Amino acid sequence: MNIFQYPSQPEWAALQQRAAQQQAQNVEQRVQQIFEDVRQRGDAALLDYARQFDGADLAGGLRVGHEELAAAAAQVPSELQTAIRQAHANILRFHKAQIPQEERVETMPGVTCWRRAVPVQRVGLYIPGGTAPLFSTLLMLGVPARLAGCPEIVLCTPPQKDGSVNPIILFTAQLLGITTIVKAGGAQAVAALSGGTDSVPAVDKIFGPGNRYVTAAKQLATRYGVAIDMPAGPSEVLVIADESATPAFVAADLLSQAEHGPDSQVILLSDSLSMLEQTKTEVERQLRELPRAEVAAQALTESRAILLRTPEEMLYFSNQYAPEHLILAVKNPEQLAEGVTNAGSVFLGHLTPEAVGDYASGTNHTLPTNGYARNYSGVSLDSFLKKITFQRLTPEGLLNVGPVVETMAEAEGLRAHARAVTLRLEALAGGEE
Ligand code: HSO
Ligand code: ZN
Repeated sequence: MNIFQYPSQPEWAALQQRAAQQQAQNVEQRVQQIFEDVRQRGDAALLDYARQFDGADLAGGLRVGHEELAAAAAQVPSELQTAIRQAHANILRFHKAQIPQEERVETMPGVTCWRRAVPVQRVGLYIPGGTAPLFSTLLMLGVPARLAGCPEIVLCTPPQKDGSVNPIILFTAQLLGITTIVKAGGAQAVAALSGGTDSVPAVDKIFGPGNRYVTAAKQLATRYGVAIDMPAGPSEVLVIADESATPAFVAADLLSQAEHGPDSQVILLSDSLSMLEQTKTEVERQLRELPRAEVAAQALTESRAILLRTPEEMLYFSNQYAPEHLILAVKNPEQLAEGVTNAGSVFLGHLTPEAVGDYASGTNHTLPTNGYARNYSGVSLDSFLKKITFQRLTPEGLLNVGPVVETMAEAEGLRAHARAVTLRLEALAGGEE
C-alpha cells in the first residue's frame, strides 16, 4: 500500500483514477461470435460451450431437474442454511419497505392521474460459478425479483465439471422459490437469455455480475432490446478513517475488498499519518493469513493510502471518486454522512464493516462501480419494476384541461392534437342542448 501525504488538488485526479479497463477488442469479437452461434444453434451451442468452457457433459439436459434441486439442501451444512435464512429474512424486510404506494392525483377537478408499479415480466439472473460461487448475490437479486412479482425468473449459472450446480446456489434458489435454473455460464448464458433457446426462456432484463465476457455480453444484449441492471466494473471500497478508528478493523475492511479480485480498487483516506501507517502494517500482517492472499496482494499493488487535512477534504475527495462502497470509520459518522453525494452504499462508524452489507444486514450489494455512483443507484426493488401511468377524465375534467391543450397544440402547429380535444368539447356542448 502506497502512502501519499497531502497531495495537492491537481494531483488528486491521478489518485482517483481507476485502473484502465483493458481494451478488450478480442473479447468483444469473441462475444459477438458466441451470440451469433447461440442465436442460431440454441441449446446445441450451449451444450458445446459447457463442454468447452466448463468441462461439463450436460447430456442430462441444460436445466436443473426437480431431483437435483430437492437433493441440494442435504448437502448444505445446517449452520449455513440458518445463516442464509436469516440473511434472506433481513434482505426481504429491507426491500419490502421499498414497495411503492399507488396514489391517485386529481391535478384539476375531473382530471385523475395515477401510476402503477408493474413487474418486469421476464428477468434473467446470472450468478457466476468458479472459485467463489456467490450465492449471496442470488439473494440480492432473487429477493427483489420475487417481491416485485416478476412472473418469470430465469437463473443461469455455470455447471461444475460433473455437470451439477453448486448445491448452495440451488438451496438458495429453492428458498427464493426460483425453479427455472439453467446450467449455462459466461457470454453464452447471456446470449441465451437475450434471445431464448429451447431450454432457456428469453427475458426482458438481465441482472448479475460476471467476468469480462459476461460484462461484454450484457452490453451486447442491450442492442437486442434487452435491459441490464447497470454497467459493471471491478468492486471498490473507499474508507475514511480518523484517529478514532481501529487500524486492524480498517485493514480487514480494505482486505475484504481486495480479496474479491486482482483488479479490486482500495482507497484509504485519513487525516492522521499514524493511522495510515498503522493500517498499512496491519494490512501486511493480515494479508498473510488469507486463503486468497495472492489475489488480495495483487489488488493492493494499486491501492492508495492518502493523508488529507480535514474530514471535509476527505469527503470532498470521496464524492469526486464516487466509490461503490464508502466506510466512514470516524468519530462522528452521521454528521459526515450528511455530506455524501456520490457513493453506492455507505457504512457508518467503527462497528459497521462492508461485509455486513455484502451478506446479511438487508441492503443490496449489487452497486454501481467505476464512478457510476455519480449517476446510478444500486439494485433495489425498483430495478424489477416499471411504472406505468394511467389517467381518466370526466366531462368536467375535459372542460378544465381541454382548452389548455388546444392552445398549446395550436402553438406547436399540431392541429390533429388540438382537434382530438376540440371534437370532444363540441360533442360535450352538443350533449347539453
Ligand atoms: N462486495 C461484493 C459483494 C459480495 N461480497 C459478495 C461478498 N460476497 C460487491 O458489492
Ligand atoms: Zn464483498
